[in-house]
Amino acid sequence: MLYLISDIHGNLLEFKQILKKIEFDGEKDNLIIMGDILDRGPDGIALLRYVKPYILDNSMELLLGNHELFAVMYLNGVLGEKNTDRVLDERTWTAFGGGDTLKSIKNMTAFEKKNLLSFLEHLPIYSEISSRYLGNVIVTHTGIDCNNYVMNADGTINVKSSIKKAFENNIYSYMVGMDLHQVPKKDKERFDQFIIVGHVPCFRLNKDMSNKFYRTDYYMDIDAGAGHMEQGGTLGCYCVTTDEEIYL
Ligand SMILES: [Mn+2]
Repeated sequence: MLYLISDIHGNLLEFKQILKKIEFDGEKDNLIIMGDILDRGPDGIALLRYVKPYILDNSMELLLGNHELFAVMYLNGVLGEKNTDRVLDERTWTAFGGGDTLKSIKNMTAFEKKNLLSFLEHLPIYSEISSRYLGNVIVTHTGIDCNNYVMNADGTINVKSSIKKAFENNIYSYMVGMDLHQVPKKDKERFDQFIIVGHVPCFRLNKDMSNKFYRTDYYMDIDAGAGHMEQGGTLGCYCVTTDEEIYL
């Protein structure tokens, strides 16, 4: 089975619970964690440590989310926004929910910090999967940036190249943006691949404000709101193999 989970946001206990619920078996199953494993909840760094062995044996893959980018920027001492060189200071990151991650990092040795930075810096920004329900799918944290489309010769939008271009042009604004949800229908119709994202809690997208995955004809969002438990969010898991939605 291939599963996707996004925006775990420091909730290690809930993550373990959902792995148990899906009976995740590292020998047979694969899981793509679609970014934002850090911040908001208490156990971001502990979560990274927990998933690392699975990543090393290729049963799990971790994609870059904006909160991992914040950690990279903090460890580098710079904000990645081009032409500004603003510093991501501790106060700003704490306001973004990074307080517990910051505390954990402060307890690390210089060697551990260096290792963490090199691990986070090398996280991929998307993964390509194939689904019998959705076709050839791009899985990524935030989606697409309207100002960085790359067109194919037939007039369709090359999703993969557009993501790469946005990332190269302005990593920060791409990673924190939420353009995908504002893309006009006429553009969405021209995506050359279905996209699965997290980043925006589904309760902010669903008309009934439920945590149910937000599905459209062109993309779907599977952030069930684990970073916002106090607002009723939960952790969700999408099974690519069966098209099932599993919630805690
Ligand atoms: Mn995010």
